[in-house]
Amino acid sequence: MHSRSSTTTTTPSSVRSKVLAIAASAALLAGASVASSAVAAPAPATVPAAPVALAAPEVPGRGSTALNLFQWTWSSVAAECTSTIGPAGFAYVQVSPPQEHIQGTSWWTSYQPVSYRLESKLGTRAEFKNMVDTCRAAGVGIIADAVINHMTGADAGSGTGTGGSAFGVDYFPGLYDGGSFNDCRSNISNYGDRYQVQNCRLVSLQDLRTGSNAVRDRIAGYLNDLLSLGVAGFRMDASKHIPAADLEAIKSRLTNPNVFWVHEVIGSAGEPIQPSEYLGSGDSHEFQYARNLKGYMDGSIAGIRGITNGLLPSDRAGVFVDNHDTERDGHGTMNYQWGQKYLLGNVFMLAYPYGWPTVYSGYKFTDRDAGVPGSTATRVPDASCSNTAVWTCMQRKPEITGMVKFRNAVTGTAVTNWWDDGSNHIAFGRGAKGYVTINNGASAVTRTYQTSLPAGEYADLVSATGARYTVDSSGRFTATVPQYGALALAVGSSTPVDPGEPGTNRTTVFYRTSWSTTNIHYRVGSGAWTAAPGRAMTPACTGYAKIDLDLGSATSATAAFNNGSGTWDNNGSRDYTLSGASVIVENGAVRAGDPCQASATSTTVYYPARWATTKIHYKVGSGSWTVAPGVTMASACSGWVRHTVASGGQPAR
Ligand SMILES: [Ca+2]
Repeated sequence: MHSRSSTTTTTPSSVRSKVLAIAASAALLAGASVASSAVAAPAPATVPAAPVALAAPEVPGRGSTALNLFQWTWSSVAAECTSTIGPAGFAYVQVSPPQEHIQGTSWWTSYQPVSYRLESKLGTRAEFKNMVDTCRAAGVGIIADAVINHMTGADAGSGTGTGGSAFGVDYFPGLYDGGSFNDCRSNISNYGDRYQVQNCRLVSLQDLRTGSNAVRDRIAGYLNDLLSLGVAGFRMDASKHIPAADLEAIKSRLTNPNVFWVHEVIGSAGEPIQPSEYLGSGDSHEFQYARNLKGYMDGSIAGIRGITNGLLPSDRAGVFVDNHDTERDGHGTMNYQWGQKYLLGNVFMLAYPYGWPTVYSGYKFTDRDAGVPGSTATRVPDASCSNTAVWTCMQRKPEITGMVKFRNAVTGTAVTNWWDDGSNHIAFGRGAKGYVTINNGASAVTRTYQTSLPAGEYADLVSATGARYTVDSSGRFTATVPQYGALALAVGSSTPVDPGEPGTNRTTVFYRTSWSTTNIHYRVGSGAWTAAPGRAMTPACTGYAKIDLDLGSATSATAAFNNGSGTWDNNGSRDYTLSGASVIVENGAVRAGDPCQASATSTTVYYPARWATTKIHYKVGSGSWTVAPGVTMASACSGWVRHTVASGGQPAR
């Protein structure tokens, strides 16, 4: 939805467009007044019995974190899924409303539906379908923003939508007529009046009669069309303005009545309609979380564990630092203009086990009504993360990609090892899987942290440098956290995957070994060597250990190998030079390849049974010979013996 600016009492002409745009000012303004206290306690949520399946499903290996790409065209989203969003580990992308809407350059035209044809300023039906398919191939589900409370603003009169459809007051040919709208034709003026909020016009927007079966069928038809294209879920716009029972009736008409919904219910203390009412048909966004978060970040974060006091249950709450409404109207939340504090707010949201987090990414603005620069009445230009004057591209910030990776790595763990300095520096673990420290103060801090992490070397997921820290056998590590900075370590993770930015070269190293422990001692480019004996490699297929090295902007690493007990292979003091996506170090030589990828490849050898026992003595590729006299061959058909050699895709002899 869309919140009215507090400046809408100026000139009538500007009021009209702003007022048309947007809604729910009372709720947001009320929220703003509580934000400064940080731990406002709204009425306790009462949770109706609801199918658990309504919560956002976790996608294996990538958790459930979502990215909201506001006013990104379908083509831009598709490209970003492939290049960045999928590799970064996001599970979902929430896109702007896809239905036909009124023409105009402002962003809020997206929220004034003209028809349910998928022809909008952000793209065509074919482009939408291509986006869904492309993102799904990258492991990312699309969440569509469903605007079903209303159609166009009555004070917009009549006109033609972005797909060419005619519209007017009580006039949507082939879709809705006067009987499709609620009887109240005045604007909502009192948010304390449930009837008004749900049946009257939200800043002039024609309010659909969602209590009628005919309207419910039309809306369900639209959502079913999106489901047929492969949409993974819906953000339900303006749910507070629709009775919860109507939404449940609409959802029961869907081809998948358990599809994920998250409701926009701008909860505000003292109002009759609260987010908890809507949990029968989906999760709900928890606006108070964003307000509380701002309160802490703006003051002291030492007590930020209280951020969830009085809020929705964790498994039913959608959380965000800001969204397209709150970033504009400043009603108690931060936005991108907060710089490092904004990023730290995102770091906390992604690190802390509460709710279903959505990272927000839109465009920069000074005029709250302004659409994407360069927009026409019927088209928005494609987004580009190389155009940083326009797009915030939060999904490419190391703090974001690193913490999405962190959240996916620590799934299922609770908060452990909490520490704070009583002011603006906190640190906590996620069981034995992760640890994060957040310094919301104006000075760098050096200290030793107590974690529950296994001993080992970890890459900081937050910094773009991929700095490494060693956790000792007591779970401690020492680090300097910059002012307004953070640091996050997680088991099984190295530096953030950030394929959208140049300069992140990686190489996977396979080393032929018979040692029980294999370490790689190396340096990247002309950088510093690891501390001997280096990093432990992990067992790969039989006879090989492997490790994934982050080369940053360098193209090669120099390395030697050892068993951790003083036995070294440094290639006769020449060391090994490693470059390329995947290399094999074997018998004093380096070559490109992955010896494990083709390990299923095998060759079966048949030999005449001349002797009582037949043995085969062989080696695979440039590997070692079997121990003489070799391996006993098995009986095959009469007069023959056989042996199957796992060749790893290489010739055997
Ligand atoms: Ca309504």
